[in-house]
Amino acid sequence: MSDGSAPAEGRATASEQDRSATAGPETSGPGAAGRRGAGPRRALDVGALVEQAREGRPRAVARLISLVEGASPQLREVMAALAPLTGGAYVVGLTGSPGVGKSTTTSALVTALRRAGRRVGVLAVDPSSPFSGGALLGDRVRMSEHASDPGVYIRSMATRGHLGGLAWAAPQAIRVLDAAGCDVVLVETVGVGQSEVEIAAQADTSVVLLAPGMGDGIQAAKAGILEIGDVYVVNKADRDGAEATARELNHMLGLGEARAAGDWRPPIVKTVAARGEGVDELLDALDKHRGWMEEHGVLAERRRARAAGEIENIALTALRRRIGTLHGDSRLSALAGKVAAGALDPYAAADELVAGVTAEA
Ligand SMILES: Nc1nc2c(ncn2[C@@H]2O[C@H](COP(=O)(O)OP(=O)(O)O)[C@@H](O)[C@H]2O)c(=O)[nH]1
Ligand SMILES: [Mg+2]
Repeated sequence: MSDGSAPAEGRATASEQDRSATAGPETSGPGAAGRRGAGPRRALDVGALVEQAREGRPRAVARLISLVEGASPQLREVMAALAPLTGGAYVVGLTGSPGVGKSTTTSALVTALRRAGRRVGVLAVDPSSPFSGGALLGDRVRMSEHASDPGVYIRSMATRGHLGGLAWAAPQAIRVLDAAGCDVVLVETVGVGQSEVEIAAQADTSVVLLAPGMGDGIQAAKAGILEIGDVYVVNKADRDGAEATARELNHMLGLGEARAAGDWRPPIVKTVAARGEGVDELLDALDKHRGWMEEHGVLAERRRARAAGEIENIALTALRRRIGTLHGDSRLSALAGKVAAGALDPYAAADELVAGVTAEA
């Protein structure tokens, strides 16, 4: 499985490639742009930047995503300008264990979608890494054939150490790609624990990838992916055991409670992503799922749920930040003194704190 991780010495190359893929001048790490008074960035003309992104200028798109990654204070303004431009993109999440073939599949999907004349955004999210240049190197190598295509935006994003994490940052980066005119946004997320579930909550259609002989394929299924896949892919179908993996998966998917007629039954698509085999079938499965969701009102419902989660995450992050700044604040220490002395219970003190923090918004 060493083929799924990146050699450490590749970092410089990785960021070079990222820059050429997005033509973005930004190299800021997470948090770098989020600090107040971030020098020349204060002079940023958000209106012009959004206009350029809307025209599909890759530098502007890259710059806006960097603002998201850096939790820039200007995001409020950016998101207000982007809002009327969004809603056109179809978001497909791809998740699975490292090495299963997510990037190869994503790249093959990009090729097929481009052939069909669609504009595509690719967001590779690594919730486990604080660097955008580390573990995703392999992805960029696999994506490099699309780097010079103006109809494709490719961006990797790290969310560890990010206040609010994946659930906060990914939807806003998706908004940027949406507003920039992408018809489809493919979000690749390394499957580590909670991230599959988080990314599934942000996609219109969630694809879960497995591969034979990875040992953890069906194991991972037990960790909850059986609930989140709208479409399952057994990649590396050129290898022994693919048939058995598909059979076992099919069996496990069938074990859930009986579905009513008209319910979505997640299909299992076998692919050899490295050779582009099965990719048309995968696209077909994605189209069918989209059609089914539109027909049953599920798409609108999912998007509302996603917006609700987005609002909640922004609100929670803002609250956490404000409460965080209270350390050493006289109000907090006054409340702490009362609680320590038994004059006030901690719940009442917390209520008072929250009320104070929200009142000053
Ligand atoms: N045999 C075989 N190898 C594949 C296939 N798809 C991808 N690979 C290889 O599996 C490795 C990991 O692929 P990658 O797309 O980086 O996986 P990711 O970590 O899930 O993004 C790479 O060496 C790919 O070339 C396939 O269909 N068959
Ligand atoms: Mg990958």
